[in-house]
Order: sequence, then C-alpha cells, then structure tokens
Amino acid sequence: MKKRSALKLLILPAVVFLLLGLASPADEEVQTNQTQKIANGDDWSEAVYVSRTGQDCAFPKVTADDAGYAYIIWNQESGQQGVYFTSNEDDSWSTPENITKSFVRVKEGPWPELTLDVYGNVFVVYTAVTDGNYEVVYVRRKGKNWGPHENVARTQEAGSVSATPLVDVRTNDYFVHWQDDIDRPSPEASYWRTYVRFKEKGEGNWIGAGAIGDDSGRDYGPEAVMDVMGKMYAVWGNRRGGLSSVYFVESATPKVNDSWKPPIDISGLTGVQFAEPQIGVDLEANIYVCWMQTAEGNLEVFFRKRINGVWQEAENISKTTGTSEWPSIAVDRVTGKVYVVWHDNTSGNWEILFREYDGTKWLDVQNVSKSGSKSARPDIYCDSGGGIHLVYLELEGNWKVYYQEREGVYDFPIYPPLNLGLTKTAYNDQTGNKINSLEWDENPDNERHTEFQYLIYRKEHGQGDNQYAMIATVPNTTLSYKDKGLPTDTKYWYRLKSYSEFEEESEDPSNAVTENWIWPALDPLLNTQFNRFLFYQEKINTLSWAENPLNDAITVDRYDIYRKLTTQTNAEYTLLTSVGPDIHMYKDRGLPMNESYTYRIVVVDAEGVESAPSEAVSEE
Ligand SMILES: [Ca+2]
Ligand SMILES: [Ca+2]
Ligand SMILES: [Ca+2]
Repeated sequence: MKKRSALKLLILPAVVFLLLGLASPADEEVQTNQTQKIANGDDWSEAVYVSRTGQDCAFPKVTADDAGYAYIIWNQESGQQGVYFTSNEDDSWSTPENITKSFVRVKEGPWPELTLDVYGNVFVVYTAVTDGNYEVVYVRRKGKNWGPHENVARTQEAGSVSATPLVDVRTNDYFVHWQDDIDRPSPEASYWRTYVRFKEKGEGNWIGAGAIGDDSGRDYGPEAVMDVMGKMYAVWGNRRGGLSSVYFVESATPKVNDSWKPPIDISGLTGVQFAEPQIGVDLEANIYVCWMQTAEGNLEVFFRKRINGVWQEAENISKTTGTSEWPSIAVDRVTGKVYVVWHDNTSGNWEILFREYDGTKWLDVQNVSKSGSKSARPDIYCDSGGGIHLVYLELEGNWKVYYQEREGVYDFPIYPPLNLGLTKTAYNDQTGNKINSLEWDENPDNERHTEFQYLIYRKEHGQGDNQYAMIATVPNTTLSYKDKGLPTDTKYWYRLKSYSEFEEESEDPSNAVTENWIWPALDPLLNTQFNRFLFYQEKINTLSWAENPLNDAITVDRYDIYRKLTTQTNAEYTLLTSVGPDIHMYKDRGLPMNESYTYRIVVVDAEGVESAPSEAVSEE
C-alpha cells in the first residue's frame, strides 16, 4: 500500500482507487447473467512499449494531431521521477523527456493531462507542490521547446488538483479547469469545487478564477471538454452522500464568471465513492459521458449521451462479470462514433477492454491488450482522421506504458505544383509532329503527402478553360513531361493538378502555360557573289532560309529582313525589306566592295506578331 502524507489532499481519489482496484481484485463480486461477449481486438496495432525507461510508470495520457501522430505523457514513479513525454510525430518514438519542474511529489500527483493547441503546440497541466502547497502547473511545448512552468491555480494553503487543459479552436484561448479547496469553510473541512482560468490566445497571464457553481462543495475528479463553438462542458463526481453522483455543467461563455448553468445530476447514486466520469463532445455539441457504477454488486462502466440537447437513458456498457474500472472515452467529432475503454478482470487477467458505439448501436466488447500481465489505466483519444490512440500500463516487473492505435484516414488538402513551364517545343523531322516539354516544381505545402500524382491537363488554343482534358498522370517523383506526337497545326495550353493518395484533386490548378506562338525562320544561309563590270564591281548577297514547320499553326504574313554592318552592334540592325510568306530568298544587290554585312530574319504573322530573330548570317 502506498503511503499517504500529511497533506490533506492525499485523499485524492485517483491513487486510492487505482490501488484498491489492482491490489485486491474484487473476485468475490456477484456474477451476473448479463454478460457481454468479449471479442479479440484484431484491428489494433501491436502494443508498443513507449515509456522505455525501465522505471515504474503511472497515469498515461494520450492525444494526437490531425496527421495521426500521438503525444503521450505519464508519471515516472521510480528513478528520476516526474512527468515524462514522448511522441511519434517524427515517425519514430522520441526519447522520453522529463518535462516537470524541479520538484514534484510523485505518487501524490502529478496527474498530468495534455492537449494540443490550434498550432499543434503541446499544452500540459499537472499538479505539483509549488510555493508550499499543491498547485496546478502549466507548461507548453512550442515547436519542440518546452517553455517555463507557470502556476495556474495560485491558491495558497489550498489543494489544487485534477486539472484539464482545453483550447478554444476559434481563438486559441487556453483554459484550465481544476478542483480546489480554496473556498473550504475551515482548514479541516473537506470542501472541493471546480474552477476555471484562461489565457487569452494562449499568451499572457492566467486570468479569471470563476468557481463553477455547486454549493455542496463535494466535487471530485472533474473533467471537461470544449466544443468547436467554445462552449465548455464539465463533469465530476459529487460526493454529497459519501457515494458519488455524476454532475454535469455547461457554459457558452466560460470566460465569464457565473455563466454556468446549474449542475444537473445525470447518474443518480453510482454506488461508488469516486465515479471518475469522463466526457466527450462532437461537432454538433452532442455530449457523451461515462463513469463507474455498481450494478447488482458488480462494478461496471455506465454511459449516457445528450443528443440534440436531450439526455438519453443511461446504459451499462461493460456488462462483464468481473470488475470494470477506470473508463476513458473518446468521440469521433465528425462521425459521432464513441469509443470507451476500461480495465477489467473478467478473464481472470486484467485486460484493456474496448467498446465502440457506431452511431446506432454498441458493437461487441473487444479485448485490446490481450496480455498475460496485468493491464490497467487506459486512456483513449480519437483524432480528426478517425484514428484511435490508446495508452495503458502493463505490469511487467514494474508498470510500463504501452501504446496501441487503430489507424484513421488523414486527408490533408493537396496543392498544385509550382512554376509550370513549357520549356521546349521540338519538331520531329521523321514524323512531322512536335513535342512539348513541360517542367514544374514541387509545392512544399504537399510535404505531408508521401505518395501522390500529377495530373496533366491540355486544351487547344481558343478553347475555354472548361475544355482542359487530362492527358497523362505521372508520380510525384517526376517533375517533367514530354507531350509527343502533336500535330504542328494546333497550339496547346497546359496546366497541372495534384491528385492525393486519398483520391482528391487539388482544388486549384497550377499556372497555365502555352507554346511559343511564332517561331523564327530556320537555316539562314548567305551566299556572296561579285559581278565585274568594266568600271566597277557589284557585290550581291543572296540570303535564303527555311520556313519553320512549327509555324504551321499560324498564318505567316511576311518575312522582315534586317541588316547591319558586321562591325555594328545588334542594336544597329535596320529593316532592309520584307518579302511575302511564300518567298524564302532575297538578293541584296549593288553593295560596296569595302563593306561586310550581317543579316537576320524575323517572321511576322497576320496579326503583326513578330518571332524572335533567326540566327544571324554574315559574309565570310
Ligand atoms: Ca493551491
Ligand atoms: Ca463488470
Ligand atoms: Ca493483460
């Protein structure tokens, strides 16, 4: 039996119940005939030993990001004690880090909890002796750096425990909800209420300290959730009669003191001292709660939901003959599926049992741990991809933290590639066709997609954008494409989209590119001849060229012939003359013998658009 210290807060339920549950399994409990079939959970990953320090661990908690990566914390209760953290965000489990402040009284805490903020920062709260009393301590990992520890509760001479971190996804405001006895009428009184503090946009001081109204002062083990509209919902075990009932409260404006609706009892007496309720919420603000309750003398997991504002009947969802303890609940916010886990000794060996509500009915109970050792204290989380993350303890010499998952579907938006260019149009003499070469760059926003495709779309010049048709796909490892066998009498436009492994096209296309409109004349040649007369000599330069087959698609109006003295710069070319589209030769006559000339040709279409100049040709 673990020792209690003098601090009054050590009557805390969590430790006591864990010890009772595991140290003395209630085998003498009455067997009931309402047993549930227990199936093997075969769709779960293998269990991974994530604590890896060889030390004794307790209270594992898990959350996950939108990509399905898990973030886990737990208490380490031997060796270097404290709250430890690991994640597989980089595809392998990071070395467990002690993230606790210098002094933490392990085994009388620290009961860590974690969540992620809007930016994926890890937001942790735990309990530690601070300024001589138990306080709620906050620490955050921004990027990959852990920041300073802050005292959230600041209730001197009063116990502050069982904290839950919450984030308003609209504003990134942080909230902490915890249990405190600051308002006890005398130092000896056992008087606990729950309180809320917040930090605007996740920065600055912790402000507000509204007590959530329950004048009984018998509130234990609070848990809370926040919906996407920033409404907050909380539950706790109210021990008004010694045994607890599950109380539920809500506020649409949890920053405002006295904004809480009166608590309601949603369980009636549970028959247990600490019902340890857990709560979840979906996108439509439906509420899901589970807790521990006795039924016919057997400890069971009960569940109740509020759909469209109406509380449904409470249900016994474990219905096992053995002891069913410490439920944890996760809600798929999108689908409203509900997942509950607990530890259970029905098989004679403590196992982690799991049950899924698929939206209409509860499926068979599954044994997820399936281990010969004692399995205990599960915590479960459902991410936005529907992936389910489970942590729990296995007693293998000492208590170790294990992780299992049921993978979700992670559907990230995919973006088009960048900087599409039509880098070359080539003419194939053999076939009389042309080849357009495209190149593009990766979009760094697609880094989470390990495998996808580029879709290449093409239309003819003059067609509307709705006439782009897909002509090819290439894997994401390819950043170029040659469009071959094209007729020379048509100009084409191209643009690309990306196509994800989830079979979704990028919403936007890349930039569009088209072929060079008009191509220079080819193969210019210059032939110089001399006519010798009696009194003078005449020099004749005969310039010839070939038409460019790539200009098949356009109407050539004329060839403009430019000339300069070979010694002049390119800027000094002047238009010598123009010839019609069917003429590919020009004789420049009567030239002085003592000068040397250079020529080039520009193709001009019917609209007056000019090609680049041809290669220059000079007299030998
Ligand atoms: Ca305190
Ligand atoms: Ca049971
Ligand atoms: Ca087991």
